[in-house]
Amino acid sequence: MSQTLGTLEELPAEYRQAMTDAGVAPLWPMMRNVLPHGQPQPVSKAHLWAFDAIRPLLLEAGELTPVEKAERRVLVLSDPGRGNGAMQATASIYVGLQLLLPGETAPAHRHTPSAARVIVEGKGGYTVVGGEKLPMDDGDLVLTPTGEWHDHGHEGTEPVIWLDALDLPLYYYLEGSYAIEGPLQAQRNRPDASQVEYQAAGLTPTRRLGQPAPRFPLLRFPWSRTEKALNDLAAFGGAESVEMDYVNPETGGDLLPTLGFTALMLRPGEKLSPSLSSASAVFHVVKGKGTTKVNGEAFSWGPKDTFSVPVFAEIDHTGGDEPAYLIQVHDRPLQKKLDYYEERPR
Ligand code: 1HN
Repeated sequence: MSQTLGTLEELPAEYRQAMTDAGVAPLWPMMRNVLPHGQPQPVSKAHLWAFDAIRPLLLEAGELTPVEKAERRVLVLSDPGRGNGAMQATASIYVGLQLLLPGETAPAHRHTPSAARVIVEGKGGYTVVGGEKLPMDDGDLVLTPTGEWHDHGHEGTEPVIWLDALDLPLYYYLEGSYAIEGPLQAQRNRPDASQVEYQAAGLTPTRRLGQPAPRFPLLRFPWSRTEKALNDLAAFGGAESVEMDYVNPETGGDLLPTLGFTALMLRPGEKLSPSLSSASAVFHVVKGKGTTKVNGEAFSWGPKDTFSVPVFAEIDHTGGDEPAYLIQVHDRPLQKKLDYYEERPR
């Protein structure tokens, strides 16, 4: 059973030096760090990033740094558990707020990590993914899956801001992160697939034998549909929590190889305490106000705020006076692929 393990300091100095010289290290002083008992001991710390505090900094970045000098003009939401400048919010999830000004374009590239965006502010922004032009309205979820060409543009008159979520930390850790640059894409002159092939739940284009569906068939999930789906589930779906997973309409599976997305509505005053989950998550508030306690620490949030939740955190949401709508980005798909995704009752 549980034993106190030997420390490095207990070992003779000459022996420690000899190990260093030989390029080896003893496991036992590190054993509990790399393999704690019972559950993981996350480095990540829950945190709330208030949009009102970041927005002026982002707009200032628009004055200080032209998009040509930034490639992507982003302020990264850094996990305080890893310290300032951390390129991640949790172990596997990167999030950042990106600004594009009217008339600007962000150049085309494709890369190994997958990305998704939730539109936070402004009209007229669009992203082009594999030649498909995806308009970006408030609350829309827009995907740029691994390996897909993407560039951004802005045809409106006010700044556009969106939240990027990527599985970048994982690719970086795997030494698998890189990008290829290219010219701005030619845009197919037709509406995106959310307005053509996948307008209605339960309907997909007929596929002939030997003509499989594209791997990432639907890249834009308009918020207006998500909000209506949540409202109708709240009204007619019973007393359960009002949550809907975004899925690939051809497979019913996760949207991206490592990242999943769930839309959550909190009814006024509703309290929700989900099971403990081995997944880490970032919540983005589309509309409404509320409070979420994470391991007992209270975060009061409002529209456009973003907060992170480490693995196995105790989460207690409380809705405010009006219905609140959040989009949760999580790494459950990754953990399921690795066969260790777990939930535990509270
Ligand atoms: C990226 O490609 C985008 O395409 C945004 O908008 C943020 C952060 C790290 C690496 C690549 C984008 C990114 C990124």
